[in-house]
Amino acid sequence: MPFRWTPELSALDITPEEWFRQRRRLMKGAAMAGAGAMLGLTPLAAMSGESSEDTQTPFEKATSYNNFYELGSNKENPAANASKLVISPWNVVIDGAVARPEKLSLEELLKSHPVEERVYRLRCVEGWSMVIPWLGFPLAELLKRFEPLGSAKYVAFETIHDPQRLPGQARNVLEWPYREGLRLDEAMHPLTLIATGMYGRPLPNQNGAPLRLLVPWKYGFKSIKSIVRITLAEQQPVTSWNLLAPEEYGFYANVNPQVPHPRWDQGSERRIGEFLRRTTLMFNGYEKQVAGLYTGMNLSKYY
Ligand SMILES: Nc1nc2c(c(=O)[nH]1)N[C@H]1C(S)=C(S)[C@@H](COP(=O)(O)O)O[C@H]1N2
Ligand SMILES: [Mo]
Repeated sequence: MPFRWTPELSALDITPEEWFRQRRRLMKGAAMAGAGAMLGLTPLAAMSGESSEDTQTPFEKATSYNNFYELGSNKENPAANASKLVISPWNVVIDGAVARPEKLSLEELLKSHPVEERVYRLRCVEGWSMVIPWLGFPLAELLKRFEPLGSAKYVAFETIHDPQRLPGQARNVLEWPYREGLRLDEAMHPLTLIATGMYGRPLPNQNGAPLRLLVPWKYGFKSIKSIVRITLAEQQPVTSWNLLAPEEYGFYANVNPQVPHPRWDQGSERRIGEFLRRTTLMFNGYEKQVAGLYTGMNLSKYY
């Protein structure tokens, strides 16, 4: 894969040695997955749903067609404005209903959480999708460190708020900062990832550097970018898109071809880089892994 090291892409202020170490852990992880298969354990690939049949979206496309409203409202804006997002220094606050609230530097976070590669489909509610090899670690591993209290039922996430620098935040397209949330069991699910890279590299700014959420069975807007705060909560958190248009963007936002959207077709989707539309799969193809989270729930009501 051709890769140009542009200023936007190299903005993540970690040393090459740190990335080298991350990559080495990744290779070890891959080797262990092979050993696990021999022992009859679930191979890592099983975590990726049917993605083995999927062709990966070319890097150039995945980094030039983005939704990142802080960097502009059109698909081309985030790549063009990428350098306006300053990601060094970067800290993440973990607070709320946890025994050990903390402000964590990005360096510390990267050192203590080795990444693995996960190929995930991500489907936007607008009707397009991509297949991307992410580098990340399960959100559950991060949350456990801070010891969520028994009263914690939800997790709330916030993106950086920096209207001086981020051109999109000068306009009230959304109520800033961008906010998202999950139920605690969704957050702890092994598919739910904190991504710090893609295609074997640090995350480009337009894709949510230096760290973002990935919840591959939900519409793309749940996968909040450039996170600065994670708060364990007792009540269902307020989320940006739900605030703006609750009839269009539910709190759950599970990919569901059976539940129509007022403006966009949810029965099919266009894979970026492809011509023909594909059928959209229940839970974006991750039904086997996640359907159990919603047993007995009316998914038309809790959309
Ligand atoms: N902070 C923030 N996160 C965000 C968004 C955004 O505008 N701001 N857009 C969301 C939407 S609608 C989608 S589809 C995905 C797109 O991710 P990608 O650009 O990496 O494909 O990011 C999500 N995360
Ligand atoms: Mo989206």
